[in-house]
Amino acid sequence: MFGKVLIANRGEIALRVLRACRELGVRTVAVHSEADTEAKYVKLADESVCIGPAPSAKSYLNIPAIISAAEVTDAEAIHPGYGFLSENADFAECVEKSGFAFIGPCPETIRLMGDKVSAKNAMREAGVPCVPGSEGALPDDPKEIVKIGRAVGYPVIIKAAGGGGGRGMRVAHTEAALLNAVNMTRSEAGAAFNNSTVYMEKFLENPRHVEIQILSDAHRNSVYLGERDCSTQRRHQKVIEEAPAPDINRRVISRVGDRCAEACRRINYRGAGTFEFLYENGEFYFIEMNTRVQVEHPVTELITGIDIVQAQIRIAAGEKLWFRQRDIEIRGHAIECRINAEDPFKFTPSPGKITNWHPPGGPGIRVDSHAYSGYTVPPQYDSMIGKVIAYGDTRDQAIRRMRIALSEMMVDGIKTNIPLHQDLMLDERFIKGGASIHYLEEKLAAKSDALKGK
Ligand code: MV4
Repeated sequence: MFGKVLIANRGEIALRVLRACRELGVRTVAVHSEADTEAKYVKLADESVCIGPAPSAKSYLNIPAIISAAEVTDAEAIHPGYGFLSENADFAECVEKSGFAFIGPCPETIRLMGDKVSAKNAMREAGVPCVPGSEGALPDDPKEIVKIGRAVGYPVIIKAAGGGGGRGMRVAHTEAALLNAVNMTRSEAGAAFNNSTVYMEKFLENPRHVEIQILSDAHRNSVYLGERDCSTQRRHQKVIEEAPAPDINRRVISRVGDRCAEACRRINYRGAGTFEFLYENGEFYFIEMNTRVQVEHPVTELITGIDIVQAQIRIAAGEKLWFRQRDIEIRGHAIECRINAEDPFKFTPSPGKITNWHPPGGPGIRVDSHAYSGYTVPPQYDSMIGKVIAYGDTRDQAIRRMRIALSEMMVDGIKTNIPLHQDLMLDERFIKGGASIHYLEEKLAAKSDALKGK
């Protein structure tokens, strides 16, 4: 095991990684910006290094500063958390070339998955079911593009190879709209990702977002840890996640999960990863793979009993997976509410000082947060200040526990989206389970129309 790990992130995930290191007996280095000097987890770490001013570009994205911090503190490995540099292949490469272990897959794998065309090709070849569409990148010839559009069938969606997570995509409902959609997506992608490669998929009108968590070691052992339903989202920001996904046949899950694990063995995947699928009419369609730990990993931890962050660190240290697929049992149900410093219905950020912080507790409640009374939420970063996760024997019990937790929770001084979560925990459609990726936005639109007297 490593003697010392540097945590190249901030906020709740920095604290989460710190806790995993503590339990493994690994010393920690926190790196932080000038805006995060007072963060409690920075003081909890064995050592800390200020890597630059508040803007992320000058601190949490500053590769030379992070590598220097690892050098001066004699760290052996770097955990990138999520966001920031976590899926930056150049960073992973730089970390390894500088003699440190990167806690994540090798740079080539990150690069492969960062290009959505090569990711999809690799997964199709490995037997993972994909959304029907173009065979790889679209050609330049408009006639060829039109031909592909007819073969795929309308509506279609044009996506940028360098995009992902909802960036760089456009729907074409008819052939008349196709070439313009391709050209617009191409030029936007060229500007945003410096890569104008685009591809085409059949557009699924009303899917759910269901993802499969995998762990894979450097010795070709791979397992899947069940699925998560992340359909409750707004503008590609997840709001609530849960595991297992309501109302999906377990045999279908195990078939897809086995394919994911097999794909990991084939591409020599190392670490934790997530296969993102759209789920519609009983079928799974792969769209993207994430090569990092995800915000919503706790719901999987609660239903499997496996510590995903510790697993990442142990795998990076060369350990073999210490369990097999048949040892993994899914038990109970977990729901996560992301707590954001924002207006609960207008969604405008609400940074500032938290004058009173009372997290909930009791049976089946987990709170992952770096916040505390007196903590100031800086305006420069993501508005998520923590996560409340409720576990129960059944989905119904998890929901009831979440309602109680949200009612106990007190955050004064800033606005939070707790009222939105309270609303959703009483929402008939949410309670029924299995709503699509459009449900929350439709609900919010209906509410705003009602307020405007439409
Ligand atoms: C799609 C789709 C429908 N059909 N692909 C958006 C984020 C990116 N990861 C992929 N996305 C989508 N791809 C096909 N072929 C609909 C979406 C989509 C979406 C997906 C997951 C979660 C929320 C979403 C919200 C809008 C659109």
